[in-house]
Amino acid sequence: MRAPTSPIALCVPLALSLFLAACGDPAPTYIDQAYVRLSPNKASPSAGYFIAHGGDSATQLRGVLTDYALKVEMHESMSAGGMTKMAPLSSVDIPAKATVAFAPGGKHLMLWGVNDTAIGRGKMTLTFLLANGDRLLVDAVIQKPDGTSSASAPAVDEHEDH
Ligand SMILES: [Cu+2]
Repeated sequence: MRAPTSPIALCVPLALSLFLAACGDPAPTYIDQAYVRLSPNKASPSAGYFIAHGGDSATQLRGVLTDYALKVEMHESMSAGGMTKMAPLSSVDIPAKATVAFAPGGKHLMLWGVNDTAIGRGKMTLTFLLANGDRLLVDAVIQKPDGTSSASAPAVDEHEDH
């Protein structure tokens, strides 16, 4: 009769090799907490927000693409003389190891013509183009104007078992 293989013995070499890989490679720039807040009016653009986390090297965000909207632009809101205006941004610096937030009242994405299928699914994939050549694919949650999920069917919780 064979002794059962210990799951711990199997895990340790894997954990070690992941650790070594993490130490050897420079930390990449990444994006998280992406969401799209739908406009209450279909004719006007929706807004997108996210957090960019700088890696070991500084880079720039050069643009955002998606198959699920007609057009995406990067904008910045600013107040001037009591009025809030917004201007398009052609690129945004992401300094090394710094956090750049696209958040309500500041930098944001404007998305025209968000796809109805994506709205029903409650999420859409955005592709972030970096000056270093990286293309980061990030799923953005789609919210209705009141901040609730736009998914038409009850969302399936992929982490139910945890
Ligand atoms: Cu805008």
